[in-house]
Parts: sequence; structure tokens; C-alpha cells
Amino acid sequence: SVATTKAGRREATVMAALTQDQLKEQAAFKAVEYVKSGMVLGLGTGSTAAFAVARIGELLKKGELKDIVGVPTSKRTAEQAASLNIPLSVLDDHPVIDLAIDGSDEVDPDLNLVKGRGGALLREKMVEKASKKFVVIVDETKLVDGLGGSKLAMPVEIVQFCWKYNLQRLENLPEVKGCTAKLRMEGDKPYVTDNSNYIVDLYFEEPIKDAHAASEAILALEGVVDHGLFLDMATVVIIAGSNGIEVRE
Ligand code: ABF
Repeated sequence: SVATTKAGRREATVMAALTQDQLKEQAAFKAVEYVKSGMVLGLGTGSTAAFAVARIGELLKKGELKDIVGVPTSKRTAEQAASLNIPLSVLDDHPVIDLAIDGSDEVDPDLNLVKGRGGALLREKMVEKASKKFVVIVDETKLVDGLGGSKLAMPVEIVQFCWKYNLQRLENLPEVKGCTAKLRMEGDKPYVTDNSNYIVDLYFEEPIKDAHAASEAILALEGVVDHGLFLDMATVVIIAGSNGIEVRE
């Protein structure tokens, strides 16, 4: 009957919504298996990383993990970790991180990443570059054939000074030819990062041809602080999908 069909559809929708979050949680739990007592941990930002931070807090509380120091990649993550009584530090005091766990916006077949749609790219890159091991956790929707291929933003953090000038220079770089650059907004004001900078989001019609060349060209512009291309950084990527968990190294 029609009623049965409607109910059936509704149930299917609810199941799908639950599954997306469950996949993120599964990937996060798998990543936390890499955590050992005594480690200095890079704590990522975003909804997937939040599941990992919650799990670390839970294991500390149960006494199954001991002597953990967390180095958060954003003010948001610092607040979450503090609420879970995870001892916190900064790179100034812990310049070498044993293991970092973080989500990603895109993962390509070579395990290169686009990150930073959540706005925390600079601190994420600083902490994750300082990590001996960097475990990336995603659900399967984040997989792309080439970076920029999701048609969603590739962020570039820039200083506020003369931002329009730098937005135009970014859009005109031959290495990212054809992209559209937009200043990230929050309501009617520019979005401001934890480091008091702005973000320019680059949108691509086609995946970026040479991500390494793009990375160097963007970083060479004065006033660019960093960008969301995380190349040759991931040591492990954990992908949760409808067919289970895949670990790529
Ligand atoms: C961080 O959170 C970011 O680098 C990335 O932008 C985002 C991914 O968020 P989510 O896990 O919520 O999809 O990892």
C-alpha cells in the first residue's frame, strides 16, 4: 500500500543518515587503535576527528590509556579535549608529535589530501607536519580521482592586508588556471581563522593538473600563509564505507 511505501522510504532515509555518522565513527575508532599510552597526539578538527577525540577521552577515563598529551589543531578541538580532561599542550613545548589523527575533505589515489574546509588548515598542517605518523580518517564520500575534483572549496589562508589583491593573484596563477576564487564569508562578514587571517576558497571545474606545482606557486605569493593541499603527508588513510573499513598505507 501507499502507506507502507511511505513508511519504508522514511526508514531508508533515517538509516542512510545514521550510516554516514556511523562510518565516520568507525574510521575514528579504528584510528584510535594506533594510540598507545605515553604518546603525544595531534588532535584533528572536524566532525570525523571529533569522534576520535571523544574516543581518546573515553579510553583515558576508563584507564585503558595513560599519560597522553594532546596537541589540538584548533580552538574548537582544544575546547572539546579540555571538556574530556585530555591533558593539552602546544608545539612550543612538544615539537615532536608521535601520532596525529585528523579528517580530510578529499583523498586522492596517492593519499594526497585537500583539507581545511573547516577553516583550521594552518594549525592542522603545522601539527601534522610535526608528526611521526599521520592517520587520516574519512568516509568513502571523500575519495576523488584528482585533488579539486569534488567541486568543493580548496582553501587558501591569507593575511587580511589587501586581500582583494591576493585573491586576484591566486585566481590568475597559471598553476591553478581556470579556478574561481571567493573570499570565505560568515554571514555578512569575512570568515576569520583562529590565526586572525582570511580564507580564499578556490573552486575548480577540473581536478588540479599538478598539485605539487600548484602548492609551490600558491605558497610563493607574499601574504599567503598556507593552503589546503596536504601533499606527501598522510602515512595511513582509513576509509569507512558501506563494504567495511579499508586501510591504505
Ligand atoms: C578537518 O575537518 C579539515 O581539514 C577538513 O576540512 C574537515 C573535515 O571535516 P569532517 O570530518 O567534518 O568532514 O579535518
